[in-house]
Amino acid sequence: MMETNQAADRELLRLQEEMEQARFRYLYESAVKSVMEMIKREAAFLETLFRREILSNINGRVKAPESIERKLQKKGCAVNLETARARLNDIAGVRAACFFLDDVYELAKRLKKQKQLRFIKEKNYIENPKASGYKSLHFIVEVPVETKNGAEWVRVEIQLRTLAMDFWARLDHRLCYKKDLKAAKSVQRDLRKYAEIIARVDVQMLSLRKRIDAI
Ligand code: 0O2
Repeated sequence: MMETNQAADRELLRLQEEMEQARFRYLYESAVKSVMEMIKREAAFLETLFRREILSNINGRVKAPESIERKLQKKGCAVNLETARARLNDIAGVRAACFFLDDVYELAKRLKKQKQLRFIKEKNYIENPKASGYKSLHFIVEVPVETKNGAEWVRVEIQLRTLAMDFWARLDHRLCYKKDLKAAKSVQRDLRKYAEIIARVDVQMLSLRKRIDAI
C-alpha cells in the first residue's frame, strides 16, 4: 500500500515538472488567452448589435496537475503529460457566462464562424442536463498557437452558460462536485430540484427581458 502511494506521488511529481516546462506552459496559456480574447471580442460585437450587456463573467485556466492526475486515474490511464494531452480535452479551459439564455446561443453561433477555431465536439447539457442537474453548453475546440515551427493546434474546452446556470454550477462545485456523496440521495435530489427551479427562473427572466425590450 505504502509502495503504491509512493509510486503515485512520484507520478504526480513528474507530471508537475512536465507541466512546468516552458513549452507546455506557453502552448496552453496562449490557447486559453486566445480563446478568451475571441469570446470577449464576439460578445462585444453582440453588445453593440443588441445594445445590451451580453457577458456576465469569463475566466480561463490551465488544469492543475492534481486535477489532471485525478481525471486520468478515473479513466484508468497512466499519469503523465503525454497521456493527458492525448486523452483529456480540458487541460485548457475557458468558461463564460451570459446574462440571458438566447445570448449563450448567439455567442456560440458567432464562435462557430471563427476561422481560427476548429470545432471537434459539442455537448449540449442545456438541452440534456447531467443527472446532477448541471446545465451548460460545452465545445471542444482547437486553436492555433504560433511556435517557431509553425502553428500548433491546441485543444481547449469552452463552457458557455447563463449567469443562473453558472450560479448553480459554482455552488455545486463548492458543495458537492468531486466529493463522494453517492450515498446522500437526498442531497442529489435537492440539487437537481434547485437546478430545475433556477432553470425556470432563467426562462422567466428571458421572457421578462423580451417584454421590457418591446415597451
Ligand atoms: P473542473 O474542476 O471544473 O475542471 P470528455 O472527455 O470531454 O468527453 P469530460 O471531460 O468528463 O469528458 O467532459 P464533460 O463531462 O462534458 O465535462 C466535464 C466538466 O464539466 C467538468 O470538468 C466540470 O467543469 C463540468 N461539470 C460536469 N458535470 C458537472 C456537475 O455535475 N457539476 C459541476 N459543478 N460541474 C460539472 P472537471 O474536470 O470534472 O472539473
